Amino acid sequence: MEHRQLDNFPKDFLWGSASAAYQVEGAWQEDGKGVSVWDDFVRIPGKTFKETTGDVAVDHYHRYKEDIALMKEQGLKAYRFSVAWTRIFSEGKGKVNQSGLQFYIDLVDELIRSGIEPVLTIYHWDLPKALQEEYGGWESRKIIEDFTRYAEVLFETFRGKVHYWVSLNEQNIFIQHGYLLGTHPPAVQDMKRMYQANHHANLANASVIKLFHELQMPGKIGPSFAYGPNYSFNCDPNNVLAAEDAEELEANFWMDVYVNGEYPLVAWKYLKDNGLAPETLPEDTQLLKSGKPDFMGMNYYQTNTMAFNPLDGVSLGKQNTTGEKGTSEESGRPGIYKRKENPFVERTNWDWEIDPTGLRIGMRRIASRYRMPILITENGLGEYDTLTDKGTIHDDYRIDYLRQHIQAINEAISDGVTVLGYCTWSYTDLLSWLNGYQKRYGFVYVDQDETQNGTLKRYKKDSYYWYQDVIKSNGEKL
Ligand code: BGP
Repeated sequence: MEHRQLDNFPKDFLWGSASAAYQVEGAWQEDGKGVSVWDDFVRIPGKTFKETTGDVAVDHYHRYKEDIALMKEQGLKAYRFSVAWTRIFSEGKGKVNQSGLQFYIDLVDELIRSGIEPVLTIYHWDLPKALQEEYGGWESRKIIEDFTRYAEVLFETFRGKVHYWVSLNEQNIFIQHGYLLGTHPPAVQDMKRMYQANHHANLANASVIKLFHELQMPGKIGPSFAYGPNYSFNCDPNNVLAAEDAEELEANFWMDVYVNGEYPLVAWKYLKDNGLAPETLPEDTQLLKSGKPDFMGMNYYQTNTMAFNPLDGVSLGKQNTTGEKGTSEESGRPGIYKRKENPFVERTNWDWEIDPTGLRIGMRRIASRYRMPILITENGLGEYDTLTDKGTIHDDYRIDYLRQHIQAINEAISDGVTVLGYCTWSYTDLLSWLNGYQKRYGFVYVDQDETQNGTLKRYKKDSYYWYQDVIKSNGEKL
């Protein structure tokens, strides 16, 4: 619908930006940090773009004060970051590593001093290697206890200081990449194992949220879900059904469990019939139901346009991790759906579809299905940027992208959706897990590239100044 007039953004709207430990920190062996599955995985030849690693990343571990000073100057209201589990427990459990914890205490204090609300992600994919080796990480129920203990340390440490918490970042992505596509650690390709690991992640997520509420932590907690709303390719009822199936298997399958503690009907029947359903215990439902989040974290990049895919149709296709436009392959689930190019939208050099209206649609679906506030925990444009001789970066394409998405949020608010804030991905440029350093997202350019010999110097992009005005005007001046 078209509104005659849009609502204002709420006064306390969190204009933010985000990062994740492995992608920014570096210092991978400092101050007692243990090894994570990503520290290991990036050393296997051929796994990442040009063998890039996060060993140094953008050196945020040593430069966090400089980065926070830039945030303060910009007027940023919230900064979402993640804690590396291996800094707190080098082996994933046991004795707390105080010097690792101290880094985050300092970081949070610096943010608070700068008037920036910390948004703390407990888990953004860097699982301690020791737990992967001991019991297979997410494939064992033992992870529930260890993850909960780790979260408890963070709750105790940051009680009253951190008011916004993200439990798991993109469970749907790390589980599917780790156990279906085999492109993230532990690089398994087995659907049955995937659904089992996923079930444990659901339980661990619920357990941590339950604890947060039992401890009466001041603040809010929720998971960040990577939501790509599904469209039907056209009005052929078979394609509409394919899109519904995709929504059921790729979205409701996670969010229904987070909110209602129950797997959605059609998806569960499909898993059962195909021998893919995870083993569950009678007490699981109770735990899942007792870990209801306070908000839904939504990471949004693009929509998926779906068509029917016969049983002998396409399966997993190659993704574009090189930045050569048009190199991604069609992929789908045989017998259910396949993803088509949407002819109505533009694409990035990594073939990601640019669809701001999809953000509004996704927000409305979440709000009306779950009746829950939304925190946009990621949204942004990964593109090549050019640093000029003058030290400037004219990223007008990023400004356009962000402007249109903020506009879509404003429309969603006007439609009746409650939105707590908006964190762009990302604050500084950083390591893209599989796409190296050339795929840039930040407001702040960092001199670091695939050779990993950059000076690591920071430069403000045009988008930095543009967002500064957006924040200052509380979203009026786009
Ligand atoms: C999300 C992750 C982020 C970030 C982002 C951009 O899935 O939570 O960590 O990497 O996607 O993706 P990419 O780096 O593949 O461009």
